[in-house]
Amino acid sequence: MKFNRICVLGLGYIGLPTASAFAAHGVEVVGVDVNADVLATLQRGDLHIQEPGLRETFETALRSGRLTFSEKPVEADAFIIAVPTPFREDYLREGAGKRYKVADLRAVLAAAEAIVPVLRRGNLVVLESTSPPRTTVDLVQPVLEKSGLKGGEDFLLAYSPERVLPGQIVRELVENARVIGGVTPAAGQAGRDLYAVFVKGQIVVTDATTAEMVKLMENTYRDINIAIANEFSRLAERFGVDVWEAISVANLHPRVKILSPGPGVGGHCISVDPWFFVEAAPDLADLIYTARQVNDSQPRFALRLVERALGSLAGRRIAALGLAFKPDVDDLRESPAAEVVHLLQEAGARVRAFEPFRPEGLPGIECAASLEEAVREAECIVLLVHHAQFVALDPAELARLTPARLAVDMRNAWSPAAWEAAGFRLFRLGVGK
Ligand code: SAJ
Repeated sequence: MKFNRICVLGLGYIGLPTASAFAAHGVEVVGVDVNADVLATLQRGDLHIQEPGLRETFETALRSGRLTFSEKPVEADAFIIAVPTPFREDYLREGAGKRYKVADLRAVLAAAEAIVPVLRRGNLVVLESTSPPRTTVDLVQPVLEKSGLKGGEDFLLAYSPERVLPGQIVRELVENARVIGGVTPAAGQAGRDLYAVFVKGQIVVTDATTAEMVKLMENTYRDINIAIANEFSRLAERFGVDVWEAISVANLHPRVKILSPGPGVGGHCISVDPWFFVEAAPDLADLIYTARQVNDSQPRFALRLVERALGSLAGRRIAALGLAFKPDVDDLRESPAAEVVHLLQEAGARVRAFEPFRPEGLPGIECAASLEEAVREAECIVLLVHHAQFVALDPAELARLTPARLAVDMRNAWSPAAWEAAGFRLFRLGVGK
């Protein structure tokens, strides 16, 4: 199938790089977003998100004249839905002895509704947003059929998850293997033709529900593996062991690859997607549910380490380094670092945070414009995110900028010897010695 014009709905971390990649590879793309500010920013040639390499691809796309923006979808050969699917913040559901979060699919359904008036015979619609199993078939198809066209007969429908790593989106979008799940085999084939425009990785065609499940399995697998690392950090502390040393030795085993503990698991993927399995089958997803609980409670474990360093938290002045959900990205969604700061504040500490990738930080958190400003009056410096620039800090230089002589490392980023030589007492997550 040949695609002259496509519409990409949702111009966030996935939709915008995807739209840019298609346009840069010769397809006419109309980027659609419900947020007028985002559209205005992009129309000016500016970006509303930071992602390495995105500016280049975006500018190539704009220069080609093939990337334009609109508030609403227009007639096209294919439609890609890349809108967020967070979980509902307003309630938890209960069932099978569990209290669990449920997916917020309102943006997906609104995007499908927006396509209805412009959907034509022979069009392809692809859902990319991470969704609970069967969403494409049971929820999206009926909405699109409001057009009077029949899925599988008049139009083609597929699910193709994005699997790119924030921080490496532009490269991984092209290089990673891509799964296309067709509601019908013809939809799978059409999806393959569409993504072959720029994807260099292998393109695997399957059915829609398998593709949905593949996406959730990948992130759930990672979540559970981080949960065991986090649980090991608690056990190591109890037994007077350095978990980082223990993990590095265990990982010498040829079939063991333990991930890294930390202050918790964040982002809009790994900390969200496993809930979609729990929601879809609360009676079966026991291990998945437990891992979520371990990871969601890890910020509290991190808080106790700061408490150990300072004795008490009330009124204490703390510099928090990093608010992003992981190193070297500007994304603060579901960030465990922000959660730790909130917990410190609740315990009465006076926290000043510094997030170099998003200096304005988050509402409710006092943010410094520079490292110097963050540490100037601190009693304790807490490393929450191992941004490269924080890992590279010279403790001797830092000692000149701050009265603090206590430091807490949640990420095994700082060398105890160097920090102690510079006069700091260093507390490390998962170290019981
Ligand atoms: N984390 C740890 N310890 C580790 C690794 C990660 O605590 O050893 C934490 C991070 O600090 C972060 C969270 O886990 O808070 C998630 O970070 P991540 O780098 O593992 O993953 P994401 O959310 O940036 O991207 C994941 C990727 N999925 C997998 O690796 C299976 C990516 O390929 C997906 O495309 C993305 O989710 C997504 O959009 O679903």
